[in-house]
Amino acid sequence: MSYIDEVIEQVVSQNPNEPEFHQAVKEVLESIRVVVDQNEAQFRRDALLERLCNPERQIKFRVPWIDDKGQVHVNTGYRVQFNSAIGPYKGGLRLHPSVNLGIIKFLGFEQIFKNSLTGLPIGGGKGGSDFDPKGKSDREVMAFCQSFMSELCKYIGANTDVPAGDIGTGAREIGYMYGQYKKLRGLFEGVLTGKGISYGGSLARTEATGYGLLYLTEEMLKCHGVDIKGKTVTVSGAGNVAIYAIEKAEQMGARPVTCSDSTGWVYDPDGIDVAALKEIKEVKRERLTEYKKYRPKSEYHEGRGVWTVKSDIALPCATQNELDIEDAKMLVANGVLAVCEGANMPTTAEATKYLQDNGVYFVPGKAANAGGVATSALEMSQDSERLSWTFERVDNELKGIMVRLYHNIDEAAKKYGFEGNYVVGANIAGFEKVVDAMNAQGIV
Ligand code: NDP
Ligand code: 2IT
Repeated sequence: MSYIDEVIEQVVSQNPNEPEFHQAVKEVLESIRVVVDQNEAQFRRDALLERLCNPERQIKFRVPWIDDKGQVHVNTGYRVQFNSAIGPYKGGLRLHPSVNLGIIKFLGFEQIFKNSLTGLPIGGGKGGSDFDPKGKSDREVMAFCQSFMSELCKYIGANTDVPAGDIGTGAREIGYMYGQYKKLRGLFEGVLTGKGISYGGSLARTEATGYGLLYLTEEMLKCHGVDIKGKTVTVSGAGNVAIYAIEKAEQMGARPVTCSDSTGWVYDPDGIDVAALKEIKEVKRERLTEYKKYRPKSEYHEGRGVWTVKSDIALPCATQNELDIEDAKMLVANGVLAVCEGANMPTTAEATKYLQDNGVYFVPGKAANAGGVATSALEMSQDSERLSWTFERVDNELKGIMVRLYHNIDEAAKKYGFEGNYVVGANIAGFEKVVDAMNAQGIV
């Protein structure tokens, strides 16, 4: 059996009941097969892939907190410090009831290659909890965040591990966590990113993932002779990534016509009203059912359905495995040109293959959504030098990073004979830098 197949078998048997982690590992290992085959004896001797697929450290802890009625709740907290070969662990904290160790491991594993692709010195990690911030009062969210950080603070630091936002963790949660870290450790340092501008955050970090997604998409389409201007865009999600993807798409002259949350989705044929979306989601923390009050001509539908809408570009920006084979068939039947992932692994393996086989330009999340973590690394730089860059400076750096990233994955795919396969390109380009660093540092 080939080394890759052996390791895939091992990962599946040693990490039972973690289907998302298996999915992420299989995708990466399958796409680096051509590189591994060339170095099989050495990689096998060095157990390189076993080291790559086993987190350096995983931390699991109890998070007790008290609700507004005096009831105590106990959630589970996680931090998986996956790989520090190229820099301090870096990656978000997800707060969602679906969180378990397998989800955090899949996200941490993806983060290794994504962070490598940014070209910046950041290793891979991820964390979070099965706590659901939805429907909780600010005080309850604060109680949870303080309890969560009381334990997490023992394992993180500006030069060790720097968490940030992800699903359910936005500016409010980062603020409460930062306050607790500072109180317990006595350090005002860049230990978290996505901080408020008044206490060490970076301008443009809020916008960065969505904007970066559009910078990369625009560059890719341009290289295929397609102008993004005038194109119809379908977007899923209505959170941080989706909102700023929609905003930048509009600024580029495209027409984003959908968004969604976990209860339903909106179709606004004239283009999504971003100001209304921000007010509903960022200010009032309401459901998308409210959107119709701002835009009477729009449609609201319960359940899933964004991918049934005809579009040129599809941007899944909600969560993992939200775009399946049926969705992919519908997108292709409707003539979609490109699918670029704003979320982490939103497209199932089967759907990805179907899109690629049908000539759709497909860019995986670890490349397409890397603008968020890249800008987090720029926030770390600003914190270290105790300076704040202008919005324009950060935004320009972000744009440069995304354009370079696209050409890097495009060239890696071409170099190994997989022209246009950005999954292979991203995984190989991300892997090569990490492996180089791991080899240089010996067996540690
Ligand atoms: P938010 O919490 O801001 O928004 C998430 C959105 O997706 C919400 O509209 C939410 O709906 C919807 N959603 C989440 N989980 C589910 C689910 N299980 N089923 C259906 N809908 C769901 O998160 P972000 O926008 O930050 O993150 C979105 C995706 O992008 C995630 O995959 C994340 O890992 C990825 N990402 C985020 C980055 C960042 O900088 N924030 C960077 C790179 C990737 P509802 O509110 O109803 O739950
Ligand atoms: O998935 C991701 O890249 C993020 N949630 C952002 C991580 C970060 O450290 O900014």
